[in-house]
Amino acid sequence: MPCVKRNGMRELLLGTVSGELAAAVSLAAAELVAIAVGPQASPVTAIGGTAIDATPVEVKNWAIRHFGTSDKLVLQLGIVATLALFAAVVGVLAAYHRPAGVAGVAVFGAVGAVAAVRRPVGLWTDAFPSLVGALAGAAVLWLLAGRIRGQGPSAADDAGSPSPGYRREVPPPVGVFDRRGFLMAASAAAAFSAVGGTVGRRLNSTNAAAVASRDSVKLPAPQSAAGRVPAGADLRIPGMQPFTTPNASFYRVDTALTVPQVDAGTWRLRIHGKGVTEPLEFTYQELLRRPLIERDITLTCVSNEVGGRYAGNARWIGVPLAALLKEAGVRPPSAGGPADQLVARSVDGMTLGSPVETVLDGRDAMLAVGMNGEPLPFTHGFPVRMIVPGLYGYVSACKWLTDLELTTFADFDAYWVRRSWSPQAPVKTSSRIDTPRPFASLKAGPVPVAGVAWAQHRGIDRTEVRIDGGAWQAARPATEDTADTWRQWSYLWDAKPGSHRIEVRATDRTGRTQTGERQGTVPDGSTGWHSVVVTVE
Ligand SMILES: Nc1nc2c(c(=O)[nH]1)N[C@H]1C(S)=C(S)[C@@H](COP(=O)(O)O)O[C@H]1N2
Ligand SMILES: [Mo]
Repeated sequence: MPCVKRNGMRELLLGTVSGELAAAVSLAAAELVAIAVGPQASPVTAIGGTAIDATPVEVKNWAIRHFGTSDKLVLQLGIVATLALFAAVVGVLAAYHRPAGVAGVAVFGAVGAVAAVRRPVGLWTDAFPSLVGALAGAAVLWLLAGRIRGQGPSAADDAGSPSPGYRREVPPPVGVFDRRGFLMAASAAAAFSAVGGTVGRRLNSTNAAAVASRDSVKLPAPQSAAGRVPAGADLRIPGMQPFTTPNASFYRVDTALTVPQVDAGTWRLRIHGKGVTEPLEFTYQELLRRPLIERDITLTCVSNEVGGRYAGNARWIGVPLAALLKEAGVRPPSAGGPADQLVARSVDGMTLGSPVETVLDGRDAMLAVGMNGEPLPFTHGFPVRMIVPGLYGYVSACKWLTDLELTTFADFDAYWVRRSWSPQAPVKTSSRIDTPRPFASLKAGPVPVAGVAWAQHRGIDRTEVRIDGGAWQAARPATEDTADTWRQWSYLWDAKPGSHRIEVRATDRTGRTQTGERQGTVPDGSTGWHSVVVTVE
């Protein structure tokens, strides 16, 4: 005679297990359906994307500051933890009252479906993965919960059983734990979610056609090549970052939970909007056949704190953007053009707005296809992204670009502008100390102090260093590559024992020196001098 303890432990424990298994089966089934519908429709991706877009700017900044580029991993873990908690509650609920549990699963399915459909590029079909997932999860929960307190034989249960060969010889009476039935159903659910989840995640994170299209790209030689980087541009002082940032260590900032993998073979770029007399559409190959330019350009993020690392310098190959816009009939506002904002749209619905005047003022604004000698990496916007020297990334550097629309700042607020960032944001003159590191312990004597400064498109004129608030001393500038790139500097400091504060400031070619006034990154970029405190023995 099975021992029936009525203290609820069994319901709590097995209910939790049932809830987690139902959630796992839900997610796995949803991933499998998303293979057909599209990776953006996976509930984890859709709910994660919605969470990112809904996150208040202060929290976003905090996350970027504390988790850096792993902010998305942290978010995903957070979503999974929340789901696990929810699943446990629903599971225990189901152990007592199956319809209530099923209703809980339906809520999960509805949240996923609504999130997917309401994404910027969401279609109604994007609801399918969450709905099918919820159905599968509900079935599993029904089955498992039924075994916890033995619902007696029921045709419905057996019809839904994952192991059709299984026959109970003597069905356990109502109220008694059907251990054998529970174990079989639980194992089947665990196996399905492990296999289905792995296969689904794998297939949803790599788009084979996109990978093949990138592998087959041969970048043509640029018509206007960049000169060799001057040898003196890279000081190669230990502790400094190299002048050209390798793709693998180039910073990444975007809202994409799963990196869009775009098939260059089917990709199109549209140029349209106010003042466009000739709407244009290009394939990737058509862009590659145009005259290409190659330029060194330093890209920086508006979310970069004073002394931060959200800056990188690469050698880009791309199509001059001004020429394309002129072919479309676009005139700058100063020449009577009706549009003052160029809105770039990515395949994932992101929007970034740049001033038309700036894009057409003669600088090397481009639609980049190459980065440091290879086609753009997927993480940096393959097949095509925009780069405008002198503008922060969030107002210019659209990755996975697919649409350029001419409009006005009055008529349209781009993604970040709706989140309290400034509509227009030229890069602020900045400088950074890379060595010595904060709180380093140093030996007295000559100590190399070095770092980098940037003021894209204006160029860095000079950089100065001061110790313990003393007089500003000229640092030795590295050879300038171009006005669009950062510029390294060094200063040989005769360090005396004690605790010291080293500060740096730069002056750009317009003669403006960085202000010492500290300002946070919102709304248009941080200001203030970077300082490092060290101890000398
Ligand atoms: N599609 C898309 N493009 C985007 C973003 C994004 O979130 N989505 N982020 C922008 C921001 S804020 C910056 S700083 C740059 C960063 O480019 P990187 O990741 O190649 O360094 O991309 C810009 N382009
Ligand atoms: Mo950014």
